[in-house]
Amino acid sequence: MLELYHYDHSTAAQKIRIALAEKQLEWQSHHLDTSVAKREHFSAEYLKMNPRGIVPTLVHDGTVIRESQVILEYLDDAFPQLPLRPASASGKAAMRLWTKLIDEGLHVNSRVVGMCIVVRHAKTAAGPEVLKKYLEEMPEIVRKTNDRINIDKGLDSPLLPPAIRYFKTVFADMNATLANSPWLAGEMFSLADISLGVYVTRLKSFQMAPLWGDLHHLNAWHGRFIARPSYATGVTEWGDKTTAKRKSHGIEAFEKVSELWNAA
Ligand SMILES: N[C@@H](CCC(=O)N[C@@H](CS)C(=O)NCC(=O)O)C(=O)O
Repeated sequence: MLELYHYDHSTAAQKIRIALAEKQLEWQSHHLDTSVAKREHFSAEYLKMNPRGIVPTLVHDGTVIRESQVILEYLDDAFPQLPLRPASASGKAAMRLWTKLIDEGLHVNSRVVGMCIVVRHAKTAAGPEVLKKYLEEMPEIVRKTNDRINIDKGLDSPLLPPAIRYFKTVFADMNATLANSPWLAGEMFSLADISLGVYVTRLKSFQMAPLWGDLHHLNAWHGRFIARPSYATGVTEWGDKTTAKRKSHGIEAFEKVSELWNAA
């Protein structure tokens, strides 16, 4: 049996739900309330499975697998049907040049952008005492330090300009690759597309898409990605509770964000 500990709008969890849908696997959902007030992902029981206090965590017949990029590869190894990695060694290498970006900084930079533009408003709305508890209980030191800075400084955070620069570079690289192939690792839809695609959606939800309106290959690829049935199953059907806030805060932030993008 496959069980997934996750929450609806987590990008890391979206990747796993898309892969499960692509591979047509049945799974049992354990949906956690990760709000500042409830913080179910910091419970002693969950921390035994995932000491970093983050989602997702996959449990396969009692075996615990964590870290979304590791889970994606695990699923493709454990369930080889409907593969999500190219068969050739060179194809796999091409795919991994993209997927390695996620843990090298892409996910952290996405959190920086989200926190500075939108999420800090929800975190502070919970009140100073609850927020203090949430940050004290957060097991990861770097995440805690970054969150404190980004919640406090918002659009003036020193972490925001490098994060925006990062996405400008990665999106340009993706666009160049996608000029020559329909998917990031070539002819086949792969873990690379799942891994990168959800972050493009996330930044679009912050109203940032006009910044890369000229990257036509990237935009066409993202259109193909969200048209797949697995995107509906893994992302859309789980809802997106924060869309209205993302939109309004994204619009408020656009001038500053586009200044940073254009200066990059
Ligand atoms: N490297 C981890 C990152 C996971 C991660 O950052 N998860 C976020 C959701 S996307 C989380 O658990 N957030 C909880 C919180 O912010 O308190 C992975 O890929 O699994």
